[in-house]
Amino acid sequence: MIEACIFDLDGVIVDTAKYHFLAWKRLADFLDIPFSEEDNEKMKGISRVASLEKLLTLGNKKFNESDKTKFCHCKNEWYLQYVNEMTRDEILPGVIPFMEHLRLNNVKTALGSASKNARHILELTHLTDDFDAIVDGNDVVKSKPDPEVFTKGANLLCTAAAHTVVFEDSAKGIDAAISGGFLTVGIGLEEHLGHANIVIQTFEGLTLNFLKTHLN
Ligand code: B16
Ligand code: MG
Repeated sequence: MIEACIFDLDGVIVDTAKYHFLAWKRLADFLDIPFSEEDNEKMKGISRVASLEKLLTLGNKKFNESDKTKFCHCKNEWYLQYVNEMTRDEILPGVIPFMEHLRLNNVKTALGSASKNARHILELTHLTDDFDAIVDGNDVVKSKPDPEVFTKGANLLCTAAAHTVVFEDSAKGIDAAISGGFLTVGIGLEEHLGHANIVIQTFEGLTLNFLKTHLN
């Protein structure tokens, strides 16, 4: 039985993953650190500070805390330049019909994102009121792969993890959902998300019946 669905934001509801990449790439170029899309894949789902640490490790660079704070600030300013241009058109295909389908079938929904910009993005895309609960990077102490963001979401919805589906585009997010005892759907490629219960490429045409059949 599926009581609720928890959605990651970046790369699941909207394609902001590409904007995170462009902003990190700009910082990487500034710091003279080679940075590829494959490197970016490992930063998906983890916090801004943890992402910076990964980037600096890639480049074998060390900086003091004050510099690191400035780098995170710059990256976020560059990221927001892209994000602030966003409209409802950037909601990924099939997301809105699938959320309507859930509402019609009395399945609750929550957002479970590591991003501190999540509420801003939901406002820009007019999605805020479509969720029964929102948990983002401002609400959690531990970032993915810790399950806190999803556990808090399920608590707000009053649903059990075993009856709640988490949709995630990052390997770390799937790790988090598995360790919290959730049902998992990877959005993207099998090669990155093969540890999820199922992997799909898009929400287009997705139904509760399909999930019930394939998550059992
Ligand atoms: P921010 P999600 C995550 O969002 C992104 O996947 C990850 O790349 C980013 O570093 C993290 O949010 C923090 O984002 O800098 O906006 O606070 O995928 O969990 O929705
Ligand atoms: Mg994501």
